[in-house]
Amino acid sequence: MELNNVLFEVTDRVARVTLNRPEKLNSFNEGMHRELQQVMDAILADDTVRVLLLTGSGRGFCAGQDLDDRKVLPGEAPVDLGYTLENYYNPLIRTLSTIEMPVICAVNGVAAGAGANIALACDIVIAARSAKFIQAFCKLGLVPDSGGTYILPRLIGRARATAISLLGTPVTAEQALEWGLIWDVVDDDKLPEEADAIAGHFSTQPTKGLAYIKKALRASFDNSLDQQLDLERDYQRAAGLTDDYREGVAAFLEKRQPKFTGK
Ligand code: LHQ
Repeated sequence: MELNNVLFEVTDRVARVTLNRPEKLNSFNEGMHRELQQVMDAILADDTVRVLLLTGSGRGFCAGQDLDDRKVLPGEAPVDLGYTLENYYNPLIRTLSTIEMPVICAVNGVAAGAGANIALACDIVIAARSAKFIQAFCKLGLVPDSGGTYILPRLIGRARATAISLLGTPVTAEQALEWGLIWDVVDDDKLPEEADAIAGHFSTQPTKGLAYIKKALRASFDNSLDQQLDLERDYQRAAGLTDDYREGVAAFLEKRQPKFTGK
């Protein structure tokens, strides 16, 4: 796989993906989208990978769409931004939202436009203290995309979601934490080690059980209590058949640390 816009490595069951166009604050052009799609396909096909860690290189996490990319430049002919969403952003958000392993996003700097909403599609979002989240779309006459209109009201309520979407006001990392938009804030220089520690933890955990937890929590937004109780019954039944459940109980009874295989 030839990669020029994304860095990718798998070590000790952790897939690390780094958006890598630092001179453009890791904004997305077509090349970066295509490479990220290849990388995500490789991760999905590799059953040794048990956690995904997404971050950005340089001083930004991701400034959303590269506004210089000819695919989105308004010119004489009408530009079809729906095409870009349908073919690039939406598949990425669908993958991040349904992938079974935990996905950590280490937001190392500004996350604007689609960049903010890609981060918020991840399971555990930790941000550098200097990071900011900006729903920049309104400044361009556009609509929050990449799942923004779905996830923002669910995470922070309609009042805050509406205000930051209509005003484009930057949300600081501290504010994002206080609002429940993200999981944690750490000093900038501590972000890589904190993200690695969480990734290392997940790499040894019962991956299938974690997948059921993720699916159940995400489904709860659209389910009644009755539906959710049925879902919990079904997922618990499936989780109870995994090797890791057997190992977890055995380790508890034998007063030792479990050795989970993710199976
Ligand atoms: C960039 C960008 C950028 C190109 C910084 N593009 N160069 C989906 C489908 C189709 C079409 C449209 O959109 C979408 C979804 C979206 O994501 S729409 C939202 C697009 N993103 C934005 O509107 C954010 C634009 N960027 C900014 O507002 C600022 O750059 C932020 C607030 C992110 C950071 O500000 P600063 O820290 O002051 O950095 P800077 O503005 O100086 O940027 C550094 C360089 O990166 C600079 O280049 P230069 O050659 O002057 O050093 C910028 O032009 C470039 N850059 N974002 N999205």
